[in-house]
Amino acid sequence: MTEGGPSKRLWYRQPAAVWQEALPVGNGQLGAMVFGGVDEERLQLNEKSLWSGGPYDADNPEALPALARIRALLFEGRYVEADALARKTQVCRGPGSNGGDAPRADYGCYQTLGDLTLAFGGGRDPGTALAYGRELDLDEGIARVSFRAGGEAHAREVFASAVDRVVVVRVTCDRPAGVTFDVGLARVECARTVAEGERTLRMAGQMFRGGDPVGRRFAVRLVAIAEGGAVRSEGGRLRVARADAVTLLLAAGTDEAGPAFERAVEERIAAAEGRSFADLRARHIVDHQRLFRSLTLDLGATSDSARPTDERLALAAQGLRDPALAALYVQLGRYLLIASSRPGSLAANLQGVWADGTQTPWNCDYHTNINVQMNYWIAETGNLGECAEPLVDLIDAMRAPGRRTAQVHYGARGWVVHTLHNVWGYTSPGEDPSWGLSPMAGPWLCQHLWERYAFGRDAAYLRRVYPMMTESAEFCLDWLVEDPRTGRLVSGPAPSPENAFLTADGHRCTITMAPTMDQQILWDHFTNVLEAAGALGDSGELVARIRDARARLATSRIGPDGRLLEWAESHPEVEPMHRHVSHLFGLHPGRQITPERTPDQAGAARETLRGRGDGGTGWSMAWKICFWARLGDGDHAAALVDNLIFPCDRRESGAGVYPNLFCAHPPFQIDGNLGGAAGVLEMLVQSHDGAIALLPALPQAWPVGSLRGARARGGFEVDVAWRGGALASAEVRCLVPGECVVRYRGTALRRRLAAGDRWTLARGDFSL
Ligand code: FUC
Repeated sequence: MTEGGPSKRLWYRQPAAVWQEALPVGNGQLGAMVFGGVDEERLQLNEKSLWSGGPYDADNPEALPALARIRALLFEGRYVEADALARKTQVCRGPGSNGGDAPRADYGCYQTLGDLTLAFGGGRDPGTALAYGRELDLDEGIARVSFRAGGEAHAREVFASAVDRVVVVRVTCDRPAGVTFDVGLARVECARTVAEGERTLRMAGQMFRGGDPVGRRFAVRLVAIAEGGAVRSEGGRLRVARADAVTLLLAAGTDEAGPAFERAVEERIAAAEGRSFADLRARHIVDHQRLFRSLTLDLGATSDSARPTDERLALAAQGLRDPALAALYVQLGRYLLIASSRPGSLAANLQGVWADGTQTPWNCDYHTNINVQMNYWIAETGNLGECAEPLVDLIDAMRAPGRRTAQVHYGARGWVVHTLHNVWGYTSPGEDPSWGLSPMAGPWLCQHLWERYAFGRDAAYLRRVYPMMTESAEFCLDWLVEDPRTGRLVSGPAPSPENAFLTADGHRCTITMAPTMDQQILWDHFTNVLEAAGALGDSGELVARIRDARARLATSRIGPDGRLLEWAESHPEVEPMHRHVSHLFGLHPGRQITPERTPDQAGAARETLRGRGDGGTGWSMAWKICFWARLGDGDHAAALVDNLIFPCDRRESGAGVYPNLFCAHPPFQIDGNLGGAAGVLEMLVQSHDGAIALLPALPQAWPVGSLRGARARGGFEVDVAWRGGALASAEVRCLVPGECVVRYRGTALRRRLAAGDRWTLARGDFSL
C-alpha cells in the first residue's frame, strides 16, 4: 500500500462485496471496477461505445402543426388544454427511451462489457487473509490489493492506460512460483469467448438492436504474460500455474471505431506486449500525473483522516467533520473525469464509463437538462481542460441529427437537442413533455464551448466551435416568439425541468411560455456568442440579430414571496422542494445573476434556495453547493458539502455517497461526483464576473488550507493559501497576456500581465 495522503487515496480493509464498493479505473474508452476479492478477483468491464439499439428517426411530424396552437393557448393562460395538446404532439415518435428501459428498444442502452475473473482457487476465506488492504491511489491512477495468506504476501495492481489503451492487471506473490489462478472472460448475453493459442482469450459478440442481436459488434482480447511457471488454455479459460508474477493485458473495441475495429484491438495488445510491465506502468503514471497533478488541494486534516474511507464516512454520518474528505471528493472527481473523458473517447455518460448489467439506470445515456453539463463543470476550473474535448465532439456530432429535429418539430433553422441523447444521435424530445422537452439544452451545452475559450483564450479553438454556437443561436432566433402581452421574446412551449405547477383552478401542469430557465439560458448563450463574435471580429448580420434579440428577451422576475419566479407567472409549485433549481441557472452555471451586479435577484435566489431546502438527489446537492458558493455563503455551501458526502445508506432518501464515494442520486450518477467537486472549487476561486475572486465562499469549517493550480477565465492559473480563515498569499500565473483583476473581500487589484508573468499577492496587498 502507498501513503497517498488522506485526500488522494481511497482505502479499505476488506474486499468489495457489491459494485458500489469496488474501485474504478478507466482510460476514457475502457473502464473497470476492481473488487479485490481474496479468492476471486472480479473486474467488471466497460467500453464506452458498447450500446444496444441503433439509429432511429424519432422526429414527430405531428409536432409542428400543433406548435402555434399550443403557444396561443399558453398565452391565453389555457394551460390544461395546452398541456394536453403538448403531451399528444410535442414528444418523440415511437417509444423513445422507453421510460428509461430501452435495452431491446431502438434507443438502446449502455451496457456492461462483461467480467474478467481471476479465480485463485485456494479456497481462501477472506477472513483468514491477513493485513488485507485495498486502495485506489488517485495520484498514480492505480487500484491495488494486498494481503497475506499462507505465509505469503500477495499483491495486485490494476490500471487503465490511456497512452497504451489497455487495462493492465499485475498479480504477484513474494514466494517464487507462488502465482496460480484461472482467468475467465464472460458476458451475460450476446458474447462468446474462445481461447486462441495457449495464453490469449478472445471474446466477441453483437448487441441487441430491437429484438435481435444484430446491433453493435464488439471484441475483447486478453493476453496473459507469465514470468516463470506456465500458461495454458482449457475450455475457453486460461490457467496460470506456478508463475512468479503475471501481467494481464486487455483491450476492447466496437464497430463504432469502424469495420477494422478487431484489428485495432489486436494491434493494441501486440503493441502493449512489446513493452515490459514496468514500462507500461511508468508510461501510465507519467500520463496520468500530467493531468492529475495540475491541481492540489489541502483543506486540513484530522486525526481520523488517515482511517479507511468507509470508516471516515461512518464518522461523517455522526457529524464529525473531516475536511480532508471534502478534498478527497474533489480529487476523486478530477480522477473520475480523467478516467472517463479523454480526447478521442466518447463523452462521460450518466455513470462516466462505469456501469454494470444490461439494463443500466436511465439507459446510462446523456441527459442534458443538468447531468452531462454538470459532468464537465470541473473540467476548466479543475485544470483538466483537455478532458472536455469529448464534450465538444459530442456537441459537434449532435448538429446533423439536431438540424433535422429542428426542422421537423419547429420548422426552425439551426440545431436542437432535447433532454435525451445517446450514441446513436437521438435529438428528438422524450416521451413526455414534462421532462422530455428541453429545447434550450443545445444552447446550454454551447456554454461549455464558450467556457473552454474563456479559460484558455485559444483563438484557433474558438474558430472551430464558433459555427456550432452560432448555428444554435440561429435555432434560438427562429424558436423565440413575441409574447403578445409584453412584446418580449420568449421561449416555449417548455417545462421548467422537471417541476410542475398548479393552475388557478388546481390543475397540475408543466408547460408554459417563458420558463425562467430558458430565458436565462438564452441570455447566457447570446452573450457568449456576442463575446465570441467580438473575439473573432465577426460583425455580420446574424450577430446584429442576436444583439437585438438579447435586448428583447423576457427577464427573470421576483415573486411576491421574494423568490425568483420559476415560471413567467407566479404559480404554486407542485413540489416546492423539487430537486431541480432550474430557475437559478443565471446564478450558476450562468453569470447573469451576481450579488455585486444584480443584488436584488441574488437576494431572490437566496430565498429560492431557502425554499428548496438543502436536500435533494446527489446532483441536486452538488448544484446547491455551487449556488451558495456564487452567493458568497461559504458556511451554507459547506453544509451542503457535508450533506453530499454522507453515507447514502444512512438516509431515507438514499442520496449521498456509496462506500466507494460514487455519488448516489440514488442510484449512482457521476454528475454528483463531478458537480460536487466543482462546487468545492467554486467556494475557493471564482472568475465568472470579470475578476478572479479569491476565497469568495470560504467556510469557517476550513480555517487553514491551500489550493494550487486552479484555472481562471482569461487564461490564468491561480494558487491561494489561507490561515485563520483569511487569505495568506496568492499567486496568479498568466498563460495568455491580458489584464488581470484579482478581488478579495470587496477590494480589487488590477495589473496587465504578459504570458509567463507571476503575480504574487499577500494579504496586505488588499489593505486588510
Ligand atoms: C434528469 C433528472 C433525474 C435524473 C435523470 C438521469 O432527468 O431530473 O433526477 O438525474 O436526469
